[in-house]
Amino acid sequence: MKITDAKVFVGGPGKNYVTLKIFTDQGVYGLGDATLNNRETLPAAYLKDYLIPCLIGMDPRKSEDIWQFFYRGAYFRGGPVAMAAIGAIDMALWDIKGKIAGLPLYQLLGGKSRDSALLYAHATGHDLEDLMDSVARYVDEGYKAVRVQCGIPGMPTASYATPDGKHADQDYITDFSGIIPKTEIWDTDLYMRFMPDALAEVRARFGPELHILHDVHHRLLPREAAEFAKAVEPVGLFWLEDPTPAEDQSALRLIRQHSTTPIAIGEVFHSIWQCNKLISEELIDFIRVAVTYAGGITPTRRIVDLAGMHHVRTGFHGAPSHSPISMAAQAHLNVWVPNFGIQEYLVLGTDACGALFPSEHSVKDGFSIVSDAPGIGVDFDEKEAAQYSYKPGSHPVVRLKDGTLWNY
Ligand code: CS2
Ligand code: MG
Repeated sequence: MKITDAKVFVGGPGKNYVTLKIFTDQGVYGLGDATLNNRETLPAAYLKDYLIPCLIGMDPRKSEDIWQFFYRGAYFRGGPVAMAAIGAIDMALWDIKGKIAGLPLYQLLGGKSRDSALLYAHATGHDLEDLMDSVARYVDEGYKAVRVQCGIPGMPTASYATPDGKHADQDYITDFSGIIPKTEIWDTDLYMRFMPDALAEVRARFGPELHILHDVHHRLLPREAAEFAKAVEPVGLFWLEDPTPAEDQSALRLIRQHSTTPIAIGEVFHSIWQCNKLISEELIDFIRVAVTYAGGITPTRRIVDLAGMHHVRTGFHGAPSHSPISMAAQAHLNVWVPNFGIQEYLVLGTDACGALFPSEHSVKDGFSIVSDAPGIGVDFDEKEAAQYSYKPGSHPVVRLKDGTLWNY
């Protein structure tokens, strides 16, 4: 069996999805997602210029060797661009493997450990009342877990995940007015005074059973993060995400020494080596990698097995920038992985993507139900795709009140 061709498409409804389609000499094709939010043309170029020319003629069944060839075979290894590109190839090869075997991906991984996988939705509000409405909407839809973000009174611009007048189901992450980023102003003191009480009010309003998550989005220093994690202990969070940037990973010890609030990190990681210390020293409770940036199903499986040895559960990244292909790959992993925690959910099964990425994957009462179609179980309609093209977009940048550049 041989790979005969591979094509890359960039675009989608309100998104710049990077979709890879690998063709074989036996008529079977595989699909992968290489979307790297706001840097989408780069994995597309990495695929077209460097990987696809080597891929033609390879045996698609040798997914392990192909992964090693592209990862280990590059002198300058890794990085989010290369790993998203390799990740798309890896997904497409597992998709082909499943189609040849006539089995859904979860069966190739080891079969179902659970019938369906717990999801969390994103609730946001520009003030507390607005936030309560947003949480209530998801609770009414049957969600058992909700990530809670709220605008901070007195903060000069809308803070992370709380755009003016917008709710979480709209795309607040990418500003498609151009490449030059807008600026948001961050004030740690205001956040520290407001957010623990806001989370406590959500707990009081919705009772003990709702799983409440919160994303700090790398905005705190380690000492502040420890204080925050301690302050929110009475809320009983499901997790506190990215309390501080995970570049200086020893800093996470300070949070552990002061609090038992569960910590989730890893959405920007693109290697098992970035996960290794946090997992093996048991400094986190949830690993947040995405199957795209982590380099596909092959390395993600290794990361989750390492995590399983250290009581760390999964909580794969699922921001709207992931296409239904990688979300579906994660849906398969989620029903298999023994140390599953939760899945972030904003895309899978929504109408906007349904025509471009037809699939039978579904969501019911806040759980994802994986389809039994062979492979990843998502198709790609090239005719639909013809109407979309790349649109330049950007994340905001964050500055402190005095102008100092801060962490987005
Ligand atoms: C966020 C992301 O989903 C999350 O937890 O932190 O939405 C993040 O802002 C985006 O992925 C950035 O591209
Ligand atoms: Mg996050």
